[in-house]
Amino acid sequence: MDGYLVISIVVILAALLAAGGLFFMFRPSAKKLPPVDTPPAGGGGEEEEQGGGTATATLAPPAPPVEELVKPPEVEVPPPSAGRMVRLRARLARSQTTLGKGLLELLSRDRLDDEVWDEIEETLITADVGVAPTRAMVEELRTKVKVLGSRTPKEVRGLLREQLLTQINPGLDRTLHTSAPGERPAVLLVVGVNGTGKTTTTGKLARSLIGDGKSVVLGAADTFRAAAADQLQTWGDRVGAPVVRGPEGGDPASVAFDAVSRGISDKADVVIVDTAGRLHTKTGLMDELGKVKRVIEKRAQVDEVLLVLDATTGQNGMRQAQVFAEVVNITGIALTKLDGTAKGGIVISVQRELGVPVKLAGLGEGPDDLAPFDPEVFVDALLGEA
Ligand SMILES: Nc1nc2c(ncn2[C@@H]2O[C@H](COP(=O)(O)OP(=O)(O)O)[C@@H](O)[C@H]2O)c(=O)[nH]1
Ligand SMILES: [Mg+2]
Repeated sequence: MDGYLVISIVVILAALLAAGGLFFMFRPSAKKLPPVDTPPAGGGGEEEEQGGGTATATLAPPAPPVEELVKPPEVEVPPPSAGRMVRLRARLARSQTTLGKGLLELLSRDRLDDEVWDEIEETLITADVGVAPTRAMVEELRTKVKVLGSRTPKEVRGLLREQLLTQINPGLDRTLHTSAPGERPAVLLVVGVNGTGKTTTTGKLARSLIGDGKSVVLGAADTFRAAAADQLQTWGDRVGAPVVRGPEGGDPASVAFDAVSRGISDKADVVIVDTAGRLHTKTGLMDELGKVKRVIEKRAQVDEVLLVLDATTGQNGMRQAQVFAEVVNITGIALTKLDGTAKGGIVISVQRELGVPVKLAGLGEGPDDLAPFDPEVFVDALLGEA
């Protein structure tokens, strides 16, 4: 009986002790463990609460350091223009496949009968080489092939290379007139149909000139849409080139005049004036562009009138280009979007029809996708590796 009593008392005491221990462990005020339903505070939520922040402050992401907020827009240092065409030659892949490879394959056939020559002619015409240059090339190739008799692939490539180069004419002076005699800046006027890539080319050219160590002032003489001036402003801001602009719908000639004046007072090396390409009526265009040029010439000579031509527009683009050539004295062609076309032969036809050399090649939408046109690199890119 006694034994049972002692055991009972011991059990009761043990139970009380255990209950008490449990109570101390799990009492509501215990702070040993964080509340289960509170998500981990991302980076010092406790501190924010203690700092007495407002509700928005606790919800907002951590504020960036102060220097980041006041940092001025970064001015990029663009790469120089040398070697650009080599770097970008792979962009000519579409022309290489249809024009270059197509011709190499046809000319390598064992038997070159009239049908094959027709195909060669067709390939050239389809690539926008133009009728007269195509005839001339086919005639030359026929004669040379006859002389050769059997042909190795290397000989075929050599023949074609020679003919394409003859048509493109490596002897033409393709230097962009970016150095003016005396103190004044060189003045470049950029003209062409809407959407051909005038503003983009102006921006890319400014970058590449700055990359070559020159100082540039840009003139946003496309006053037709405010967005056009904003677009140019973005290009200028990236490389630290001042952009002279006027009110939307204002007089393009006065913007061009102001840009050249700014270039003179800043002692800049080059002023590039971007224009609108509206082609409503030929007389309207003639009046506007003619006036822009005349007004600029009150301050400085225009050293280069660059016609921007979209390589993908073919014969249609060429006709429009003719209109510009009638209005202003074009001194160079910037052929854009060569990366997006199989019709690289347009280099040949446009030079022939306008009597002006291709000086620049647009090979992509990237800021440095503009190259001084190099006939040899161009032809080698079309024909692929030797
Ligand atoms: N793929 C490619 N696109 C280009 C090239 N040059 C310009 N573009 C694009 O053509 C469009 C029209 O260009 P923009 O400069 O505004 O033409 P603008 O109306 O003559 O001033 C833009 O989307 C450019 O990115 C080029 O060389 N290659
Ligand atoms: Mg534009």
